[in-house]
Amino acid sequence: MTIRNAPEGFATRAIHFGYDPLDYHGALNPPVFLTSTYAFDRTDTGSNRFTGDEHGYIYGRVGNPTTSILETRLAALEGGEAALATSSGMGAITSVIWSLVKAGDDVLADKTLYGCTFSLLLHHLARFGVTTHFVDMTDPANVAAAIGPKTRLVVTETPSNPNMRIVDIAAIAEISRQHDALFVVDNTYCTPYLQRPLTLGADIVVHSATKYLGGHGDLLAGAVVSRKELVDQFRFVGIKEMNGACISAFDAFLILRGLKTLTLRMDRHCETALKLAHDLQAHPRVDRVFYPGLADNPQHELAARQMKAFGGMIAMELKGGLAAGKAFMDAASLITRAVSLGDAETLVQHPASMTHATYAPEERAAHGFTDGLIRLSVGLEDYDDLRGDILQALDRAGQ
Ligand code: 3LM
Repeated sequence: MTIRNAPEGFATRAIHFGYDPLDYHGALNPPVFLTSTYAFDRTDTGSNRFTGDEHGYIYGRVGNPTTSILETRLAALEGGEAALATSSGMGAITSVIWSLVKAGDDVLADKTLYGCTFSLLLHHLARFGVTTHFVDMTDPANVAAAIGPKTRLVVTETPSNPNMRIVDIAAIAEISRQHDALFVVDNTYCTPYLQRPLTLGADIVVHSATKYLGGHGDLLAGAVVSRKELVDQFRFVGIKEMNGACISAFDAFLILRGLKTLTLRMDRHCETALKLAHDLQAHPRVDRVFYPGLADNPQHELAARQMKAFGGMIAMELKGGLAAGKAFMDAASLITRAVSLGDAETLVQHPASMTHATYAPEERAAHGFTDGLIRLSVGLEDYDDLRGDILQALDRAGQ
């Protein structure tokens, strides 16, 4: 495979990196290799590939040529040495965590995380003797105070799902490094176009590629980007021997297709979300808007420092709390009631009863989000149409 090495711009890399049509009969788009296994020319070739003495594909669970193109491209976009594509974001997260922790280790995590990541860390890892401590990472001093000799991993999302808290990646990377802990950042909300945690000192980036990377709500996938030595562990231990969460070649192809428009889509998501966040903030029925692009957001400056723009996700609380929030969601007409994010369609959901139902009610309060919080994934529709739907739904929610 020809790898372009020129220091090309982000959009150029998102369209071209790691694929040369002339290597594949001139086909503009990469072929989808629908195969579960690979023929060896001789017995020794197979044996040598299993020991790692020879390069080459062995079996679909550990590699596929279409998937390799995607992995090469994702590594280039995140500024990492290597990448692993997985069957879902949770597949990416478990590949990383299960490959790295053992009984007796501690994990240090931010206090708000996507619901299933939270549950994995709090409940399920505990069954295997791994303890997770949750701290408010918006203040790096909390990380410095809680990190210790048993801390193997430090885990965060920024902005956090669902309440848009921002964590200082460079500061926490430095603290993690001083304590020999590996720092994992879930970059799903940003994509590498808006934020590149590895260049800020993080060790491992994980993604739900189901979201903006795919971008069209038609697949489930995930990705991990890190140093080659670690990615090899995630592939040959995590995926191969622990969770089997390999991506299908067809989904890898769809993500490569989605990546071609990533910059255009993200620019539009960010532009519309910023305008809507201002509209919502000015509306008398809205109590609070959580969006780091708002100038009065307490973390606006930090967000501006580590993100190119502020993303397409907005959270809000309405006056009248949960009842008003539900009425708003029921009144939405153009906006679709659905979990997930990063699609062309604007989606609205209720974290406490949906994506974050894995938190007990008292945990939701302790971890910083209310039952009244509503989350919007701002899509690619015309701004005026979205604004119109939001205004009519807010009117009806107030009746
Ligand atoms: C959601 N989130 O609506 P998959 N990391 C982050 C995520 O937001 C998610 C994952 C990992 C949502 C999915 S909830 C039932 C629907 C920051 C997923 C996990 O395994 O690809 O879904 O990614 O917030």
